[in-house]
Amino acid sequence: MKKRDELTKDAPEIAEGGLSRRRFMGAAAMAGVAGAAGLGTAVMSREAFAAASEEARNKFAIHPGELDEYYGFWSGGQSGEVRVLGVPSMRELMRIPVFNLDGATGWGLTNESKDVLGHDNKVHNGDSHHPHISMTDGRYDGKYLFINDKANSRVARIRLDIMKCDKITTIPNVQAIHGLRCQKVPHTKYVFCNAEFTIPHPNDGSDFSMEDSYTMFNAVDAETMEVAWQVIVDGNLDNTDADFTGKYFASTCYNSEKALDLAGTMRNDRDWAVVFNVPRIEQAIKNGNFKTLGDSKVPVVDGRHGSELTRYIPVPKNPHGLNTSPDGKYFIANGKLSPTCTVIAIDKLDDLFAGKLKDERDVVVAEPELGLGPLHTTYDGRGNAYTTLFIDSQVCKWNVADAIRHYNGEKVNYIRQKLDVHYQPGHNHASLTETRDADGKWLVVLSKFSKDRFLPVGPLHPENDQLIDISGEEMKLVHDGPAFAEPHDCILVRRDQIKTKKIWERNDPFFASAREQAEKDGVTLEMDNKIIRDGNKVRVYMTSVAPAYGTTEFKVKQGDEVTVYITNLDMVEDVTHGFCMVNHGVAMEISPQQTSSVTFVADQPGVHWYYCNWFCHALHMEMRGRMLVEPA
Ligand code: CUK
Ligand code: CUA
Ligand code: CA
Repeated sequence: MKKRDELTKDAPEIAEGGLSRRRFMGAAAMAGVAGAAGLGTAVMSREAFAAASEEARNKFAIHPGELDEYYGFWSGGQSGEVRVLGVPSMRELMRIPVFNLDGATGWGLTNESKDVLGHDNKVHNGDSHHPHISMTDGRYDGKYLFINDKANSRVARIRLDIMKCDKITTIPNVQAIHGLRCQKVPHTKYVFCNAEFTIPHPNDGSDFSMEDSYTMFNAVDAETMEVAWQVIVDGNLDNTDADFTGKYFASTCYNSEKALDLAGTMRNDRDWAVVFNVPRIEQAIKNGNFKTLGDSKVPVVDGRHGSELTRYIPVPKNPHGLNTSPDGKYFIANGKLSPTCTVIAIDKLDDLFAGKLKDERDVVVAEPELGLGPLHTTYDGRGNAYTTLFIDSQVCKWNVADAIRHYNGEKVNYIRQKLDVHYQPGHNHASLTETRDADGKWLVVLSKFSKDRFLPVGPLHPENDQLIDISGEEMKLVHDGPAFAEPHDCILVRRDQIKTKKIWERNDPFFASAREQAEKDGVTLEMDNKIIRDGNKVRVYMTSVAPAYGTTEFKVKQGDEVTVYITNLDMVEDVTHGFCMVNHGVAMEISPQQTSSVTFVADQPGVHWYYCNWFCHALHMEMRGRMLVEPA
């Protein structure tokens, strides 16, 4: 394995933009990357930090009682959740359970969460990568946040007014939903998501050859969360992003080879970015030029080579991230096994689709060499791009206009700075970068390895989410933030762009099914403490006001299916109650003015205490009651 110094000693050559021997990476170089950066860089950056002025070092400090300027939404990776951070303090504010089980809020246990997850849902894991917020005219509108689940091919929506997940959709006939983005303009009508792996169709065991396997690009209606249409593609699909006209989406493909083995996926020097023409796809569906697959009613169109719906732009090699510049001019594909990024001019795509260009590569206006392992690029709104270099453990700041001039033969240096990060960065994200409001203040770099940066916690390490000040000429590292498994991506939103409710509204649709059942039972949720028997189903309705439940004792028979509905009548911000039935695996949150419900079987005769498990009052410990279960 090469040492890091050797790998980067030709950096000046790269800075000049000349072709180098490092043109393409092979499997051997990729295999050794985890060990490539060591203590040396850590010490260096600590010295650099110490040398920074007091002012620079304290810029990110948010003192007690002060509020952050940005919300950060972090995906929770394999934890399947979404996390809310304050930026620049990097303080974790909240966790929003989505694909996972959560004992604090009862997500996955309560009926309200099962209305979202599915009452027959048996899947309790997720792999969430890409959180993105709905937009209107290219700006965050603060309404929804969408996130993918690669592990179970799902897309979830979070309502940002209450910061709860309210819809989850499984994408049919595909495997592994990965790249996900919102339509930016005119508004987020669709959420687009890539299915990464190819599968046979039908995938019923009748064909294991994979010869006719394919995968699809998927459009989900942002309001109904129904799948609107799917597009069959050649190769596979990795990451995706939208333009600022509403017309084009582009996705990277690293497996144009359609290989089943690792070496095979690296056979081609170029894979591609596939561009989708959204109006043409919608027209094709309107004209009835689609089919359906299996039991699914979703219209499926064919976007493989030769189709009028797509164009395939060759880019080197196993590209990964795809990021639209905030001026709306470029799609930038990140080379991963090539040290380059490929800059695609969006204003040339009309000509490409009209057949006016000789070659698909004619839309490429620059291909700067940046360093080893470019994965993702973000922007400061001042014409600069920031690309993570996974293998070099660096962020490379470069100027897009200069890279284009260089591509046109001018001798200019487009690289502005390379900053060591710790270590092996995946995504990076600058404040508001995916919107027209990109403000170039903060850059978050999600480093995949933390190694020596934190107190050791055993073989499993946290990640290291680093905060970098990009407001000046120079990038300055100001904060290391450990994060648990494994935020692939995050986004930063100005705090005024999110409007949350302080307490629930009583008519919130989140607990509409509880209200419906109560009405059928002649129960007023806001007043009544009543027990309804319906065969072996027992519905226990109770209110709560700190520090007491409206019902402190109820009797059922062994084997009864019990549903407890609690309406929290407290109006005071932050006075959340809980409900926990001891030894029954039952727990949930009931925030002010919320109704929550949970169903379980009373299978053990005897006395069973229930208690409030969210600290609400000086007499919180006394907030409790008993379920009496008569033996069958
Ligand atoms: S992916 Cu993980 S580092 Cu899922 Cu956006 Cu690139
Ligand atoms: Cu109610 Cu604690
Ligand atoms: Ca490839």
